[in-house]
Amino acid sequence: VVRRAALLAAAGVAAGAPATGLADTWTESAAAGGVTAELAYVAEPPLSEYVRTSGLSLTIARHDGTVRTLVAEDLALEYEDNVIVPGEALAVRDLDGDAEPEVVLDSYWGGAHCCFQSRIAWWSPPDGTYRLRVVTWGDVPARLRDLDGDGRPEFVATDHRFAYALGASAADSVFPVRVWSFSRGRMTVVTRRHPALVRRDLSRHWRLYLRYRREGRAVANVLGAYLAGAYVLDRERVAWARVRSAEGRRNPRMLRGIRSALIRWGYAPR
Ligand SMILES: [Ca+2]
Ligand SMILES: [Ca+2]
Repeated sequence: VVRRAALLAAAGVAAGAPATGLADTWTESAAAGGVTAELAYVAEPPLSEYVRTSGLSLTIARHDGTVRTLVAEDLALEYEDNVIVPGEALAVRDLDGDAEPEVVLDSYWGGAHCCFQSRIAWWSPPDGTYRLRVVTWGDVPARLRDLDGDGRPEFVATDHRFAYALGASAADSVFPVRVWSFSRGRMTVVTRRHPALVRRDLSRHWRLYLRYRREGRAVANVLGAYLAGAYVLDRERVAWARVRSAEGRRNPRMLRGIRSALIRWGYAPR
């Protein structure tokens, strides 16, 4: 708890008055472009890096004087969805460059591996109110980064469809990078526009494949991730040749399985 308190102080999170004898009400806020968002919640003990919250509410004050408070129900937050990292859960950023900041709330849906989620509250001019977009990232949280410096941050996430896919256990599952951009309520996959990240993935996944093979672990998942990246970079012919030469005649059925998964997921053409 002491460590938690120090961490919270470092993150600029303020503790409010205790709501009950057992739990405290915490608030944290973020602001940009005349929009201020404040998150308030009761942090349920035990306190750790991830905190289960109750009574969570998000208040957004817009530059035109509109104030809207979204409670758990408005945010489509079920009890299982309401785990957050205090001090890191909230961001106010203009995601699509229309000069209107969006509010992003990151949370975790309390399983052993899965799932990280983002809730994006965005101002809809025709509706005159904030609308909500819920995105589920899976086992790996998304990071907001402006990868190309155009002022609009991208969500750097991973392809969650690889979880447990192609015969992999949770520990052996490999997640290729997947980049998303937000615009007026819509999410679009823009991984192809960011080849540097995919190239990094590609060499990492190849090294991982060699290691898994050495260690006698299942390799279909990591090979699938490697080839997925190759398709994104339009280097699949070279990559397949490399895979075939490394695998030889050991397991043609596995290679066919990888190909059909990559077709199913839209990496490879039919
Ligand atoms: Ca915007
Ligand atoms: Ca950008």
